[in-house]
Amino acid sequence: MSPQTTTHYRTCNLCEAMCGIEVEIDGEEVVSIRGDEQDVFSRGHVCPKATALKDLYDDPDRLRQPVRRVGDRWEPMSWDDAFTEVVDRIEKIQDDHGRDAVGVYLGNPNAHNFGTLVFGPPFLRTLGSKNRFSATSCDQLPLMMASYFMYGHQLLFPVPDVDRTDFMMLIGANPLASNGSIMAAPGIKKRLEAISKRGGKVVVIDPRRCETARVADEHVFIQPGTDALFLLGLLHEVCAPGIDLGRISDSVKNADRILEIAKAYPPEQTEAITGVPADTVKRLARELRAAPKGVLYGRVGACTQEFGGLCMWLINVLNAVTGNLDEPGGSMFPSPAIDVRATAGGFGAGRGSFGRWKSRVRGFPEFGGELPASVMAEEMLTEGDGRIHAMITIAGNPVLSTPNGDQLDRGYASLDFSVSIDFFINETSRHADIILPPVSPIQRSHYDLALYLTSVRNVSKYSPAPFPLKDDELDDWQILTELTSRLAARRHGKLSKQYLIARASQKAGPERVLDLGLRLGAYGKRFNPFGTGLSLGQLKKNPHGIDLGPMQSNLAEMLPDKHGPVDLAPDIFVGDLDRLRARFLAPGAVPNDGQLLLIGRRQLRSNNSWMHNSQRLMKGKSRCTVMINPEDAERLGVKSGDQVTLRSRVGQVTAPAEITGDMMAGVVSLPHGFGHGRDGVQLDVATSHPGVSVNDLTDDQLMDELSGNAAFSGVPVTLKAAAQVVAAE
Ligand SMILES: Nc1nc2c(c(=O)[nH]1)N[C@H]1C(S)=C(S)[C@@H](COP(=O)(O)OP(=O)(O)OC[C@H]3O[C@@H](n4cnc5c(=O)[nH]c(N)nc54)[C@H](O)[C@@H]3O)O[C@H]1N2
Ligand SMILES: Nc1nc2c(c(=O)[nH]1)N[C@H]1C(S)=C(S)[C@@H](COP(=O)(O)OP(=O)(O)OC[C@H]3O[C@@H](n4cnc5c(=O)[nH]c(N)nc54)[C@H](O)[C@@H]3O)O[C@H]1N2
Ligand code: SF4
Ligand SMILES: [Mo]
Repeated sequence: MSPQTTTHYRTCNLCEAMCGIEVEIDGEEVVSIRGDEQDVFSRGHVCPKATALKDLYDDPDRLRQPVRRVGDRWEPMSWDDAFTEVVDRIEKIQDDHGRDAVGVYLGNPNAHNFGTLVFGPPFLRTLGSKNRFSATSCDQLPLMMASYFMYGHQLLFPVPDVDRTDFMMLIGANPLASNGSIMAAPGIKKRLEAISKRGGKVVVIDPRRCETARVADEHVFIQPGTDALFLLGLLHEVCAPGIDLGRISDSVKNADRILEIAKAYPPEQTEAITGVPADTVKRLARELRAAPKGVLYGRVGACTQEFGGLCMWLINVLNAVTGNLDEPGGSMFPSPAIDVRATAGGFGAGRGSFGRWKSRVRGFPEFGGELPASVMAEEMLTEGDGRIHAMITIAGNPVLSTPNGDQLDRGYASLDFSVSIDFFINETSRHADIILPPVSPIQRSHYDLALYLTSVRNVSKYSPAPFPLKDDELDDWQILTELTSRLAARRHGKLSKQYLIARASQKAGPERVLDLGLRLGAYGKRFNPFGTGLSLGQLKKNPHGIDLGPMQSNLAEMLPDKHGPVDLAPDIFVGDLDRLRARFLAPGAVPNDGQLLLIGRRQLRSNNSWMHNSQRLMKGKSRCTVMINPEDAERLGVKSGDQVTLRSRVGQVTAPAEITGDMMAGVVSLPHGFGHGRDGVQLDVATSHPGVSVNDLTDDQLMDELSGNAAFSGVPVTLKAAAQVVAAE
């Protein structure tokens, strides 16, 4: 260690686990990154991606200054010129074609970036476009919809109390690869193993025997996209002997309606469709009822399917009717130090909304001010008034991450103007006219404003920037506030309230907002001025974080006043049961006409589409393989390693086959986030391990019609050995 080396305690921003890291820095060089043993939440746990934060910082392909596209080339430009041009073009397009002609897409890393979370919303308000999209509608939208209609706030996320439960059923979640989602729980493997060790049980429902299934006590295969039927069967069995809502009975309504619904779905009726034997459903229901504390937890696999909304509703209902809602060891609501749902500190993140406006082409309703990402391409490509002419893409790569990526690729190519706030020239930003690159995440201060809403323990931790930024280096929040103030000046003049607030935000920065939020929050200095009451100063004195204890029963305080009790049976979900019946149970319904069904998968060494430029993570053989069950492989004449071509309604891709008994028969799996072979991508490592994009197969027309979420699970595909395809063509 050189004498100049300093140690910085931070939080890894890559996934939702929020692992504490210890970063050695020499001047501006990142020397090493390892797990922080003293972090109050993660206690030293990290995954291989933590060290890749150094690769991201060092990456020669990472943009250090704004660039402008000139034909096939990129030219560096000054920040001032870049801002001027971006604001000119946005203004002109909005003047000519209306506010909605400029669309916005917000990607996943925004959720890990408190500067963007604080200053993104004022930018969006100033822009004033109804064509707002984000990764939400490819992810947790059904869960937010269930929270909105049942609990009255889209961000009131029920979280499984994994550390105190005796029975946990994971439905469409693979936290051993993903490290958990809407359940921030670093070191999840140990936490799950601890359930079994204390005599409890972990059950995984998944069409693939995933990494989590291997450490679970039981794994149950399920036909992709049929979880709503499985959950209704479970509800039938759980409710049959009668239910006791216990302590929360005054805080919920419509339990009678649930009992009526449950009667209609005996598991015998659905076993042939779900592939889960009725006896298994009955036994699982008995085990769940018998467990002193139990919880169902559903994530990406259960959300991103045709009935994702129903799945998320039913999981919430099952947790409530088994007496596990708001109970330790059940499904609980964290109480974060800064509660963005409350108005204290000036956040007041909206309760949510539904159907205030609709998308132009297919008429999909907005949720929480956003339209589904699945309609983005058609809004660019369909001529007529109201077409999207320009895009602002902030920390997202929708060409790889949203359904029918190839169509969206054409959509982006057709735009009059596009700007990406991103540090890479990747599959989406290669279409930009201008790219505005923020600094690397390790260079900025960090506070997990959003993820503490989903944390299995209440924790608060702040990490300052490790060294000052240079004059020509900007963080995301600075880019956003500069755009906001320039747009506000043009629109409303320099004496306007909008402009003055934007300028004040630029001067104050997000730390001021954070300090105020902490002081006014539930653990704040306001309540405890002399002791350990939270403030930014207090967090600075505790660089490994402050543990605020386990989740507490708090349902009554959490429900927004206007909403009243928890609605167990909102009309919107009950009504959607007709669509489910028509799809699977009506006479003549064809649940699946014998085609293979495609699902996705996440991998520990990958992070959606954007950590593939780290040599350390990419080394070894290609992981972008088509997993296929041995019976299917034999029937189709495919051997391990053969190149196989998958074809769906929207496209085809070719990748090597990986034959494994971990796949359910009739189901194939391809990971998402690959497909770096498109022209113009400037990622040296990623393009040498390009893989193919699963979202060139997933279908923009295949959605959860209720929520508008993309249905990535259960896409019908055909599979042929690539050699046969070539011979036939
Ligand atoms: N088939 C299939 N598709 C899926 C999924 C799936 O399971 N299957 N999962 C879906 C889910 S859950 C999600 S969340 C989405 C993710 O979808 P997206 O958010 O669209 O994609 P990411 O791959 O996360 O891309 C993040 C982009 O942000 C950039 N970036 C990283 N950090 C920062 C930063 O700090 N600031 C800025 N300005 N830019 C940054 C990266 O370079 C990259 O271009 O994908 C979805 N797509
Ligand atoms: N290493 C790594 N970690 C990540 C990410 C990453 O890309 N890489 N992405 C982050 C993001 S943005 C998110 S949202 C989280 C997501 O975290 P998780 O929700 O844990 O997501 P996955 O790992 O995709 O797990 C989904 C599981 O659902 C299964 N599945 C697919 N279809 C169905 C179905 O129809 N029914 C059922 N029951 N199961 C099904 C899949 O086989 C898979 O095992 O992970 C985060 N963490
Ligand atoms: S699990 Fe890995 S990627 Fe996620 S926060 Fe921890 S170190 Fe970072
Ligand atoms: Mo996600």
